[in-house]
Order: sequence, then C-alpha cells, then structure tokens
Amino acid sequence: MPFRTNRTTLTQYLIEERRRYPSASGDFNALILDVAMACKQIAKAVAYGELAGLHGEHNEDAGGSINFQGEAQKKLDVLSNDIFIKTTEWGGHLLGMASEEMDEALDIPEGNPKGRYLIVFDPLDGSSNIDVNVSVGSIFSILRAPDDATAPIQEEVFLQPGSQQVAAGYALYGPSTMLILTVGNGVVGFTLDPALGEFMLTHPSITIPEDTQEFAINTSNSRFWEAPVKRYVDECLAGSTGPRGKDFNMRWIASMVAEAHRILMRGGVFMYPRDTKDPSKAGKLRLLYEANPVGMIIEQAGGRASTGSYPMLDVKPTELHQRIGLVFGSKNEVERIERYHNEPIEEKGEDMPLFAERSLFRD
Ligand code: P6P
Repeated sequence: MPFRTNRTTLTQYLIEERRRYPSASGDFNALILDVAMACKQIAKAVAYGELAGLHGEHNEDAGGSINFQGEAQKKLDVLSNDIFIKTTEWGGHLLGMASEEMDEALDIPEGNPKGRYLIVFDPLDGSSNIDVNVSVGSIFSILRAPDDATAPIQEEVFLQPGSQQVAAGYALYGPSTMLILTVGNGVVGFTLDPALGEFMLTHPSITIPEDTQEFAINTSNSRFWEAPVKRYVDECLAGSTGPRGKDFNMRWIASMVAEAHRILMRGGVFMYPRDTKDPSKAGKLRLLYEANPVGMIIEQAGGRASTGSYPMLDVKPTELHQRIGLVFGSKNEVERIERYHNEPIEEKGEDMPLFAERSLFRD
C-alpha cells in the first residue's frame, strides 16, 4: 500500500474551512470533532460485534426491549445512543440534543457549560442488519439554537426546517468506516485509518450524477403505494421496452445510510414513500434525524431530496419524531417523481368522484 503522508485529517479540514469565517469561535469545529469521536467509538463496537457480545436485543435476558417508537432495540442501538451523549454533552457547544432512541429532548447536565448548537441524531440506523453483518450507520444534524432558547430545552427549538441545518453528516460502518460531512460548502468524505484512529480526507468533493439507471425501494410494499410511485416503478421495470427506453437495476439494503452512500458515489434514487400500509403514519423514516440530514447532504452534492411532492428541506417540522415520505438521489430522476406526484390527473368521469383525488394523503 503506497504510504501517503500528505493526506488531510478531519481536524485539518475543519481548521482550513474555519479560515473562511474569521469570526468563527471554533465551537463548531470542536463539536464536529466530538461527533467524529462518537462515530469512531461506535465503529469499534460495531466491528467487534459478537466478539464483545454486542449482537442481539437489548435486555435480551429479560425478553428484549421496545423503544418508545415501538421498535425492537438492539444492544448496539442503546450503546450507540449512550456514546453520542457522552462524547458531546461535556464540550460546552450544545444547548441540548435529541435522538431517535429518546422520547424527549435531552438537556446538558447541570455543571456542564452550555453552547448555542443543537444536535439531533439517529445513533445507529439500519440496526436490524447488525446481526447479519450488513453495513449500518449513524446520522447527525446540527442546528443553531434560537437566540431566545434556554435550558431546560424545549422540543420546539428543534422544529426547524432542514434548510436551517448548519451541518449534517453520517458515518457508514461498512468494509471501511467513512464519515461523510457537509457544512454547507459541498460534501466531503473521510475514511477512518484504524491504525491512526483518524478520519483522513479521501473524497474532497462528492457530487451525484444527475441521471441514473438504479432505483431503491422496498417492493414488498408495492400494494400500498400511491399511483405516482407505482407509475414510476412500473416504468423502471418496463425498462427499454417501456416509456423510459432504458433498463434499470434495483437495490434494497434496508440500511438507508448504505443506500445514501451508494447514491452519493454512483447515482441512483431511493424511495421510502408515504403509503397506505399504516395511514396513521406519514411514512416510515423520520424527518429530523434521517430525512433532513441525508437531504442536506444529497442537495449539497447536487442531488435532490423530496417528500415526493416538494423539497424536503422546506418542510416545517411539527414534532420531534415526525415521520415523512422520503425520495432522494439523482436530480433528474427525483424531479421526474415529483412531476408524477404533481401532474393533474384527468377526471375519471362525474360518476367516479372518488378518483378525483389521487391520494388519501394530499398534502
Ligand atoms: P424496511 C432501517 O430500519 C430504516 O430506518 C432505514 O435505514 C431503511 O432504509 C429502512 O428502515 C428499511 O425499512 O421496511 O425495508 O425494513
């Protein structure tokens, strides 16, 4: 392996970026480095896996545990959440934090200095893949606390549109561990050098191809899809014999971070649309710590992130764990899907008023 000594570390990248903002305090950089430390610790835990007895359900001796969202908790879900809290609560950069694994927002402990940033995270996304050794990831979003925000932290301060994010990123625990980051100036990728314990800059400018021939969706849900999604997928399946005039490939890893990374690297489109499977849920994925951070990364890389009908980053959140339909990836493909959602449909005749409204979920 050629031994390069001129690679840029994450620290160096952040310091060089900070020089663009002379008034910057350095708080932001320190927070990103704390998050990177959390990802390094999680990477180590994921890599050890069952060697450290970390596979399986949390509290498995007591029959497992279900989190407040009604989802089975893996040991690594709980450990990863604790790691994020412990590595970020001490630094004095945060006013509060929120997590997929915690029902309520979390205050910074008494005695710790507080800062003006907020962090929202999914500490381990795709954890159902852990026990079968498929890539998983951590997702994080950084917001500024409103000027009038104080402790004890209120949920409302997190309810900011994705366009307000200061930074977003994910760590992918795959064949190599990578950290993908945007601070609003494009997207960069770092690969963990396990010998140094450092994230080294390996992808200085990531952009997504505007077109693709690869789509990702859980087709077992097809009977629940709305008409525009069904139309889009059917056209992809028709391939060169249909209106698209080209063949498509399909992927579904059931680990969104891995899907997002594939799309960043070679293009593609990911869909977890709002569907009729559970009308009480506006989708499976969560807005604040899945759709928004991934959406910012995708948009910063020249792709597009959408609810299916309109831009994801424009959505004004109404609650901390709000779910939403999510479509992201190659710009031209996502725009096509949005067109299908927004095209007026021809009336189906007076005697069929039910068809006048395409979807039960018209936003
Ligand atoms: P399904 C993982 O649980 C996750 O939140 C995403 O990472 C992934 O894309 C999706 O759910 C998989 O959902 O219904 O295919 O298991």
